Amino acid sequence: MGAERGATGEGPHLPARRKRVFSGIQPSGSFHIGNYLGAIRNWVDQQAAYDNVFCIVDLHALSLPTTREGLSGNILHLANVLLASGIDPEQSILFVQSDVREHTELCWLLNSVTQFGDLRRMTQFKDKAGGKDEQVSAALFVYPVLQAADILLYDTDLVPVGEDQKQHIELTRDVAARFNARYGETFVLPAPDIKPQGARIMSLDDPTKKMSKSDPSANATVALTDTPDTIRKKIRRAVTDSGSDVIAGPDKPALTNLLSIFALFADLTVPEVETRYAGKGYGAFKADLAELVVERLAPIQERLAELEADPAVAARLLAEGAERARLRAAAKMDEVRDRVGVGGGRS
Ligand code: ATP
Ligand code: LTN
Repeated sequence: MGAERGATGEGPHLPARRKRVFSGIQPSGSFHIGNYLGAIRNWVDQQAAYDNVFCIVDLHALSLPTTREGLSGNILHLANVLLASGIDPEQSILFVQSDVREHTELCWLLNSVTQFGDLRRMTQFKDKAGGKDEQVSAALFVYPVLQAADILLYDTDLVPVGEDQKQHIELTRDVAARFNARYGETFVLPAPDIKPQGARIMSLDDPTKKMSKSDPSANATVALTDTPDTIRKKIRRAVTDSGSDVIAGPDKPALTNLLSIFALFADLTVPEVETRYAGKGYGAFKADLAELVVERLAPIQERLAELEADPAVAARLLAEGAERARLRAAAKMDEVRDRVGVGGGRS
């Protein structure tokens, strides 16, 4: 039994408590329209309705090899990408994971209630280890436990993510339930918030694979920072299916992907886009899709350029965000240590 809470607050006469949202994103590689449509855009759209915490998970990025310079540059760049995309520090706490030490402390305590066999089943680990289990870092293996700590520290109700993270949120619930069963009701069991559209944008090169930052092929993704000409070129070259009709379907994975990107950026449904392109062929559809993506990314790119010109802005906002996150995390960890019987209080 988890300490799940309704949206309606604690009692009939109290104002409704806003649901708590937590999500994280790794400061690795360049952010693509899959990250945007599957995660970031939803965070921004729902921001006013929830009590939000968004975290740049730099410690998770250490699960694969990084360099000092690369990591710190990526952290600031990601903060600017999130701010440029519309994350508003007035409405959301935005901070860097390693600035709040409680994440790693809770991770260790949760390791003690996590089963090895459960971690071995995680598909993200299997994908990233690529069969080289003997050589990858132990951090890659316990990655989902740190993710559970991120989420559970903030009494999170909802975790807006792409489809690939569903298994990690389920593991988080299992870990929380096991902790609660052993030590008493401590953690809220979070629910994934995965949208029916956009949760799994596929590679432009190979529509059977998800669009991924770590894809070695530059043509697989459209980065949020790609120039208009690069975007046009990548979409022109995107693989299509046999035939010539612009329709989605199980036998048309490439068109299904391009249509869903179009629908999401145009705020239309896929059938509405299909109707618009009936009888028009792939060429016209792709040309319009490229212009649409260019147009939708332009305001983000403009704000990003302004923010990158003054790195002190993001640095200050992240410091403020860390302070706010630390207050919440410290209070939760006091409760957790007390439950477990570590960290003082031996009277
Ligand atoms: P990598 O593929 O190299 O692991 P990533 O592109 O998945 O990296 P993350 O930082 O792991 O990037 O993910 C950030 C958020 O973007 C997560 O919520 C994830 O679910 C979402 N996301 C990632 N790729 C996609 C995609 N192709 N479609 C929709 N959402 C995605
Ligand atoms: N594992 C996630 C990133 C992540 C996260 C989180 C997402 C780390 N901690 C907490 C949601 C909530 C990924 O690879 N996309």
